[in-house]
Amino acid sequence: MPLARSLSITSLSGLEEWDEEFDLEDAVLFEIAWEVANKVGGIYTVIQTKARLTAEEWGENYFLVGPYVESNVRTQVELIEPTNPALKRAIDKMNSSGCKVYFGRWLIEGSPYVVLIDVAFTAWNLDKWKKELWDNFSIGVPWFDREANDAVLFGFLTAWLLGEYAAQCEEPPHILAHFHEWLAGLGLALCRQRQLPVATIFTTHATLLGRYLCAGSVDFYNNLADFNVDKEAGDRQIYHRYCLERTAARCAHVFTTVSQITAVEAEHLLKRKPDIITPNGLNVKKFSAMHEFQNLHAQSKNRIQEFIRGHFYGHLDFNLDKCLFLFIAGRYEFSNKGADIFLEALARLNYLLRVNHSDVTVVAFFIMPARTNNFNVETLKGQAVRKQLWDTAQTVKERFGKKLYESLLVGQLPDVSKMLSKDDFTMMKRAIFATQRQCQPPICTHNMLEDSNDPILTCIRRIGLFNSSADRVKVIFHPEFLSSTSPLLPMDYEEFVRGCHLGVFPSYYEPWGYTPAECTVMGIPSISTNLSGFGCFMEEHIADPSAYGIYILDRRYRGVDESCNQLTSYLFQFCQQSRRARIIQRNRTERLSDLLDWRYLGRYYISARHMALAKAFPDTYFYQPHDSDTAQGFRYPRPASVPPSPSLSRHSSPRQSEAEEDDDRYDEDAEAEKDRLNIRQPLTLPSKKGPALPYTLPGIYEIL
Ligand code: G6P
Ligand code: 1S3
Repeated sequence: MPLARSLSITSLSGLEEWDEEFDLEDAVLFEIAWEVANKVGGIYTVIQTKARLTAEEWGENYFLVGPYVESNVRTQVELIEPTNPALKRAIDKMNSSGCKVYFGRWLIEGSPYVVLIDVAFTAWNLDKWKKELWDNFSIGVPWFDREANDAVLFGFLTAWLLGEYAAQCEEPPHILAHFHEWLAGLGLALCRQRQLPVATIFTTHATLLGRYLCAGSVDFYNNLADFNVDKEAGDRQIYHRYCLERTAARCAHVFTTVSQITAVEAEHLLKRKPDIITPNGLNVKKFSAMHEFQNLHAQSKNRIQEFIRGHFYGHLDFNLDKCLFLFIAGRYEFSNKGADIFLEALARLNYLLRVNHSDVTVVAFFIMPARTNNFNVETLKGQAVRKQLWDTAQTVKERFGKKLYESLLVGQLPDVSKMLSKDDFTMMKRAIFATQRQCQPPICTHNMLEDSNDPILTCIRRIGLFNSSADRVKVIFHPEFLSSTSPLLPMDYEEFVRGCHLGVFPSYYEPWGYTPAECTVMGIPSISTNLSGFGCFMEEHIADPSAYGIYILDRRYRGVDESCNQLTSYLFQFCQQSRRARIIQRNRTERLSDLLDWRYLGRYYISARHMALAKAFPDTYFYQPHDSDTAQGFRYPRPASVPPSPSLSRHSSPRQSEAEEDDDRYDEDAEAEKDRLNIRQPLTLPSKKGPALPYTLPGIYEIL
């Protein structure tokens, strides 16, 4: 029986309401990605955080399709019998034909159904399918590219699943299949080639060629229109992958990407303009009171401070209360993610803090996974020494407390000079002796497999940030994702972010950029760039982003050295803020989280789905563009306590005097926030990438 489903996305703190009247009839949605229940990168976050909203809309007719990875299934998926009879028959049929297809519930918010396909089990088909790929699409996949081989297997298996499902339906079905990224793209092309009754969407989260070109020394954004794409892909030995990606983009009923900047990139590199932009959201959990997330910051910061006490044992000559924690995190792409300019800016910041005799110390964490041989001894020793000092202090405290108690019991004030015994002093001296250290506190927490070639370590050697006492900027490189079970820094990523003061993501290539978005919803200020999807989105929707703790670095119109100076200037000004100003700024940052909530951003996915259904099944569905798909936009106004133009162009994070006003104006701000202005900026192409970093300090006096 046809189900009539529609969705109402309601108002979020003044963001516009959106009631969707589209009747989905009996449509069934399959969302297909290599990262379903399989964390590799950002696409996992997209799918996992969006699942609840999509499941609310599609109910029993929503199925995620991904690869079967046993270790993931054991921890994340409850295997069950397929709930949909046609899908059950399709899965049974595939399993009786030599496949291994599983059905279950993914144990995340929304508990969506998942169909997981064991691609390795069907590897015996690889040569046959590669031949078919060549015969029908003229795409040849070399034997040595394991990822591309997986893409072929996954593509043929998903197309098989969708075709089999269509064949098992009693009535002609309305299938909608949403494919993410090139690894899943072949399934889409096969659906079209086999003329299955499937409406298709392809979302690219980054183009293959864009990522490769940017990682080299190419002036990417100025030459977008001129690249000989086939040659560039061939030179980089990714021609077959590129063909898979381009075929999917070209074949889809609806093509989408995550940001305006990647839309321009896709238009030039994949030769198709996206039909709609589908920005990435998050599953935002709001606290009922502001102080709750501020308390979480304080708790997590204490835990980072504990780690710092151990890491810098013997060299703890700085005031932890005046220590700011900065971090960069993500896929280890040294220049694409901006680790290069972050390091250079840290060197410049170190200089500025020193010449200004600042009492602030900055600890910059680099959380980027690289190949390692586990933690290094010196780092583990640091935490052991800290623990020993703590235990010693506890033992002495207990003995002291006992003597004090006994003295008070007999009605006497204690003789303070006798409260500590000789043994106590010996124990304390030994503990202090253990903190002696011949070397500087380590930069890297792990033994790197490619220590001498590692880009971060090589750069640190060049700029000389070695965690010496004189340095006001210390660096810690943790080349592994964080985990609450780590013996070193037992915190998960979310806890760690909450405890930091500023996330720094000066990316050159970043289609969206979840890291600054995650900071925002946790109320932690961040630096992103006008070459990242997130940065452009925030610039478009907030009148004065830096007043909200969203610093957007100009990497589009400035050369590298200039951008680096701007970054240094942001960092230096951040270091000059008072604690009170930081607290107020965090409150403001957190207020932006509605903007990044799937409850608001999910509408673009909904539009894409409706568009695809209407294109594939014009007799059943009709798509009318919604206002929010077109030129209408909104803008968060500048917070009331920040002076209006002409100071718009200056750095406008709250200073002490403003900060004091700010608390009183909180309600005023919240009201003003509700005024939405309909302004949308056209996308212009960025300027030259600029020359390589000189690693000197030109222009530093401009900042001073
Ligand atoms: C939160 C806590 C405060 C704490 C502050 C530290 O706001 O609620 O009690 O003083 O964090 O802020 P800071 O920016 O210095 O880490
Ligand atoms: C991509 O992952 P990445 O970090 O390799 O997809 C993410 C999700 O859409 C996106 O946020 C990111 O910018 C892309 O680069």
